[in-house]
Amino acid sequence: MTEYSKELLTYFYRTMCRIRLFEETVEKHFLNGEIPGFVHLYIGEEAIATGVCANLTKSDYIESTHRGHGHTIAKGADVNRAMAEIFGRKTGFCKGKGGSMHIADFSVGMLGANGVVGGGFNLAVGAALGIKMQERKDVSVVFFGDGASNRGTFHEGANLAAAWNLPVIFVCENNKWASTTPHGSQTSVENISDRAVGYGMPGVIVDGNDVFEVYEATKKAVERARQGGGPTLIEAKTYRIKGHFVGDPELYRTKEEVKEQFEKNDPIKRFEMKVLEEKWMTEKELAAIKEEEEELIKKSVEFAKNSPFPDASEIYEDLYV
Ligand SMILES: Cc1ncc(C[n+]2csc(CCOP(=O)(O)OP(=O)(O)O)c2C)c(N)n1
Ligand SMILES: [Mg+2]
Repeated sequence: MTEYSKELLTYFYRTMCRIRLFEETVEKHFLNGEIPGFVHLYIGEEAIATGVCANLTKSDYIESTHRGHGHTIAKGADVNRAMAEIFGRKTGFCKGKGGSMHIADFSVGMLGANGVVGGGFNLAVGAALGIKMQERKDVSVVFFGDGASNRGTFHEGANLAAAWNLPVIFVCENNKWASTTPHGSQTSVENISDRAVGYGMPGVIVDGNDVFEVYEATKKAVERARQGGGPTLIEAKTYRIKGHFVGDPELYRTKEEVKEQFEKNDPIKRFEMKVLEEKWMTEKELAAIKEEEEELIKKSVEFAKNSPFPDASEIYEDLYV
């Protein structure tokens, strides 16, 4: 049995709770009409970003998706600025002009969420090429959905990363849905990890709702990439608990299916059960962490709401022309 340090266990629990509470809070304020645009929630998938990012340092890169709040938080981005960005406020990472789908924090190596499905692959591969040319030991991780794995950009990126032996970790979050479309009706293979063979890189499957499994698989892939071994494809099997976006009427699946998945597979509950059973942590320790995170998220909303909106005169600033 692998032993985990208290520090790592605390990071796992703290990060998963932080993401869950952040997302529940965003949902509430979005439904109140306080958040502009669109939001896609990461609830139920917290173990993936958490287990992956536990292996990364600030100078490693991540590329995210339209469902990017969890990745941003796990990479260590400031929660106040993340919340402010989603609320469209000037104190956000992109001065409130990017919002949920363009959240980014270069200071921690979070290169950006992306409204274009499959838009992250070649940015991550490019970042990895930069790492290699600069002879650094860092890695570049790209998170993407099962739906995105059907885009040409995935295949182009996977091929180039392998051909050039770049330090890229492809992390597929297979949550069984791409918007309203179930996995089987749009994807040619049951396991997306099988696609790795076609590009000459290892492909592994992990239980995406088990933070320990995600952590261990990523650890191997990251070590390999840092030592010049090239890319790996990790497929994390999970389930999208919330609608595709907040407000989705979800006419394409039953409430029972979702309930069953959440009851049996909530990554946070599974973590709690495991650490209590193994006597790695106590109920008291878990409760204290959760309380601290509740306070942090509450403060982030106050920070966001007390921040000004960007001025209309700034609309053409920060654009590439
Ligand atoms: C290029 C492109 N095509 C279509 C869309 C519309 N769209 C947004 S999210 C999504 C589904 C993505 O599914 P998946 O990659 O599995 O990610 P998930 O939402 O399940 O996390 C689609 C089709 C888009 N944003 N960009
Ligand atoms: Mg999906």
